[in-house]
Amino acid sequence: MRLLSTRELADALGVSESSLKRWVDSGKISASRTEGGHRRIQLSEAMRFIRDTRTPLARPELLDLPELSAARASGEDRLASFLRDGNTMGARGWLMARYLEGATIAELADGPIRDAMAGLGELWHHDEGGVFVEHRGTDVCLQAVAQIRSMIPKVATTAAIALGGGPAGDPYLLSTQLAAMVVTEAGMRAVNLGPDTPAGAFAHAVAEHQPKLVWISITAALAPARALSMSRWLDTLPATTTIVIGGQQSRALSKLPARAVRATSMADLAAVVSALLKRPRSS
Ligand code: B12
Repeated sequence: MRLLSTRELADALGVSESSLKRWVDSGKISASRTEGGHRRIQLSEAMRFIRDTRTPLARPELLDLPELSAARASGEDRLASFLRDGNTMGARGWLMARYLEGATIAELADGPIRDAMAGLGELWHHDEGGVFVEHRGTDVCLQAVAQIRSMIPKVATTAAIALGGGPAGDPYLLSTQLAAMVVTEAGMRAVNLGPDTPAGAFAHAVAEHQPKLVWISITAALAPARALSMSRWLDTLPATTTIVIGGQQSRALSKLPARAVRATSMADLAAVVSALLKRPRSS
């Protein structure tokens, strides 16, 4: 991970170096010291500070984040345009800029990501050219989302586990990846089994990880036999496991344990996790 000097970060933020040193010395920014006593700041810590304090970046190029400059230079102001054009740098920079401005993962998922992907989904109705643009744009979006995932602060190794994925026959990657990021941001350790996961594989994973929360994301139309096997498996989960079901086709699971929460957004998932983490440990 890159280390920044106080001068580099001060210039990137457009503040004086003395202000920056003061922030380090007062503990607002964590830093290490070189053998010669100079303060050094990890790039991830600089990004945490920028995000928490909503400090605008005056010169992003100084932080070696070329994607931010690429998004700015393009003049585009919609994620959808970058996805449609297959512009990976632009999409990464656009999403990173919103994240650094303080948007939560749930806000990004329920807003620009969902909207931009829905726009891509309209293209295949028109011609096969639309299909290729949809496929290319999905990959661009996945890359941009993965980069944000790497920027989310790490959760303690002792934190409670949330485990989830999509059912067998469902190929959709983004929604369950975003769910994993939402639970991490809310303070749980995420185990994402990804899409197309049979109920039997979920059962093994739950036995190994003993999660406090299980999320299921369903986007594809689910064959009745597969829906039934998921419902049967959910019934076997301990009563202490919180269950959250979401996604465009979540109604395919018509039979659910009474305690399962049906959610329509990532904001709902974040709220369930927050409430769960506030509960006393014994419950
Ligand atoms: C990308 C994509 C694909 C890709 C998937 C790539 C991949 N590996 O991920 C590919 C090319 C494989 C694909 C295939 C098909 N697709 Co498609 N696809 C999409 C597209 C464009 C984006 C889906 C997506 O990732 N969205 C981004 C996520 C973040 O948004 P979201 O799904 O809305 O999720 C939000 C909420 O539902 C909620 N949520 C989701 N999961 C969870 C989980 C929890 C726990 C919680 C709390 C909340 C939650 O939060 C999210 C953020 O707000 C959609 C368009 C659309 N409107 O979504 C079509 C779409 C889903 N596909 C569609 C179709 C028709 C197909 C195909 C049948 C096309 C074909 N002729 O082959 C196949 C079927 C595949 C299958 N086996 O079922 C239709 C479905 C129509 C319908 N309802 O019947 C759509 C809606 C496109 C359209 N407008 O017609 N597709």
